[in-house]
Amino acid sequence: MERRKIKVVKLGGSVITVKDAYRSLRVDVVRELIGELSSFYRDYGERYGLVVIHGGGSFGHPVVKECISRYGAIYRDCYTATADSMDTLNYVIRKYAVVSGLPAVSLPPRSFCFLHSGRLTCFTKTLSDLLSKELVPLTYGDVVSSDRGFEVLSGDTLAWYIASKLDVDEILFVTDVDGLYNSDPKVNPSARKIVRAHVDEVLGFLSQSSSNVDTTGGMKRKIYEGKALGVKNIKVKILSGFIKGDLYRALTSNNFAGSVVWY
Ligand code: ATP
Ligand code: IP8
Repeated sequence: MERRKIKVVKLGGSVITVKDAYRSLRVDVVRELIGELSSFYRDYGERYGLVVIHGGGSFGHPVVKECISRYGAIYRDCYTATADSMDTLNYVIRKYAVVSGLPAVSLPPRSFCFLHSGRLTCFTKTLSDLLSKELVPLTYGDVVSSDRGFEVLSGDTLAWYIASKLDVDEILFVTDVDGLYNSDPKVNPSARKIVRAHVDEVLGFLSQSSSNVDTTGGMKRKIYEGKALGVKNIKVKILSGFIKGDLYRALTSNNFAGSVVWY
């Protein structure tokens, strides 16, 4: 049994890759973020378990988009191509993690999760077992089997699923924006940052917020899914992966440049 509270960190595809340049990794950003995770685990690993999830960015979304526009669904060849692309991204991230001393172990969701009528089921015993052995599960947005064939599972959905099943106290969404705003700051330059709020206070303006060009839903989903699952007593932190040291600060305090949303 895992005795520690768990922190789930989702490294967004928008920050670890250049989203509009096919399969381009931001190597310096990845190295910095993994370094901060590794420092956190060295300093606080006795008190907290850590699950790291990464998004698809320009390794996942363009492959899925191409499949959908060509065939209208994810067929077997698309499934293989997307899985291969995500495994390539995961391989690189894992290498940086292991080299920096983070005891990361890859868990492809397609090997422990299944979707049925849009409802997710994952065999979380694998995760909790690794956590109890003080390892750091490293998982990601992926393509998974479903009753309809194959479907995309967002890393955001997986983060919330894990939060609904294990003893998670915080989810940290690391993205290319420095917090949650009252509208998309990339579209509206006068958008206002929400520094601290309860989820119920932000749902109204988020319904008008853009869900981005991705195949999996953008900022809206990050906030809504926890509410839809009825997850309580959890803090969500939204922060930029481009501000040096902010991931470490957010993991260890509330004193960082992003937003905190309570559930
Ligand atoms: P991926 O899904 O590839 O892992 P990600 O998790 O890094 O990506 P997105 O899902 O693209 O990030 O969500 C971040 C984006 O959400 C930002 O780039 C921003 O433009 C957009 N966005 C939309 N509405 C808002 C909002 N109200 N506040 C902040 N960002 C918002
Ligand atoms: O970037 C999507 O995961 P996300 C994964 O976390 C694929 O939404 C395969 C596009």
